[in-house]
Amino acid sequence: MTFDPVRIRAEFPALAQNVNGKPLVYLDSAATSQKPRHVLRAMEAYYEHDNANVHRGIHELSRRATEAFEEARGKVARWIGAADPAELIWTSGTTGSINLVASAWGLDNVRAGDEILLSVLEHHSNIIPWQLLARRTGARLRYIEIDDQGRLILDDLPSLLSDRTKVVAISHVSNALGTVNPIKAIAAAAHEVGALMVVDGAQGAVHAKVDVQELGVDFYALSGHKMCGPTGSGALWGRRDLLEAMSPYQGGGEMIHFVGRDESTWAELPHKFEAGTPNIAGAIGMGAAVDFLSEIGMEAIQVHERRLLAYAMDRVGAIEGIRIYGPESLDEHSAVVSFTLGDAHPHDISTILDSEGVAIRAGHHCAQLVMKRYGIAATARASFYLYNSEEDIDRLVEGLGVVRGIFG
Ligand code: C6P
Repeated sequence: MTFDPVRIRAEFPALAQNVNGKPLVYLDSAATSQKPRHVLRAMEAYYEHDNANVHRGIHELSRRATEAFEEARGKVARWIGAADPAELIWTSGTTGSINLVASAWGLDNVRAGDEILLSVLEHHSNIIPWQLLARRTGARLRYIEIDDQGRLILDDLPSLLSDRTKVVAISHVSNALGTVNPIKAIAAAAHEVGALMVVDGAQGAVHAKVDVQELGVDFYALSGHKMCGPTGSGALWGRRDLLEAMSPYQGGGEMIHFVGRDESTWAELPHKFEAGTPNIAGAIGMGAAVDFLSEIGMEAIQVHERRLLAYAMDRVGAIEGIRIYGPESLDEHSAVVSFTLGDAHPHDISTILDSEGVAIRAGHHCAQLVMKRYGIAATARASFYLYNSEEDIDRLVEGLGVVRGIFG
């Protein structure tokens, strides 16, 4: 499929509707993306023809379900440059993935007095699991601060990293501001002091080609539902040697090799980390999402989004009373425009835009440390994806005109 925004948009049935009497403009893809027919059909086909549990039954449907499930794992693994599909663990999403690492790797490896380095940009999913680990182990949390444009202050890294640092956990892209973080450089600095690098990739792999080996990281977490896949799907990629050395996260069916009364042994990777019946349809849907995105091409998607972002920054930025948060340089900024407008509360902005058929998100975006850094409670956030167009941004700008009319 060549990059034709009109044709791409037509693949997403949910976009073809009116909301409050106006054609829907969906600018909330950072919260969750819409789903293309290709993904919906793949999930429907599984439930209609192949529905069975995986790795358990010796019958035709179970064989087919297992094949589709493992094929999807291979697709997602290859898509992020993993050396081996066994390094890709299915999870419920980025939150599930980070909790897995913080719990299973963290409890085995982090002790009192050790340090965990995060940043002020992080989503709560990349803060709370580490806080829980720190509370259980006596480790200390440290933070990389951000500058006025929402960029990590990397000059502070040498003073934040030491042989006490056991793990550095940073988002690839900030959901609240759109900041794209220099993961490769941070990973290299982390490794120099012997720390591991964990990446919250919820907003990363969605918009650009990711190669975990090229980035030189140790764990990479992603959510299927932000990249055209179904909700409840996601994955954790980890370096094989680390995954092999880790204790299981959850116990149950499928993750064992042998069970005794007091002791048991664990299944090989990736099954050691996949206790219980997995989200089979979700995995198949996520694999289909990878096929869909690959066919269009991540580079083409990135070029399209970059153009939209430039247009949005110009048009939204020109509105009187607007303040846009996040990097000014488009090279460091992903497909998110986070803003406030005069004294209008972001929830009011969102409500008024909704009445104009424009869906955005307002709030702290599960990134309260970012809000605190700017002394605000919330922002309004418009986020773009491959199915958005310049006309969508024009509608956003028109809607913001209505907001200004009401708030003066
Ligand atoms: N951000 C947003 O509107 P889950 O919910 O597990 O799929 O992803 C959590 C998560 C982790 N990290 C980042 C950077 C994220 O953006 C998100 C999800 C949504 O911004 C919902 S809060």
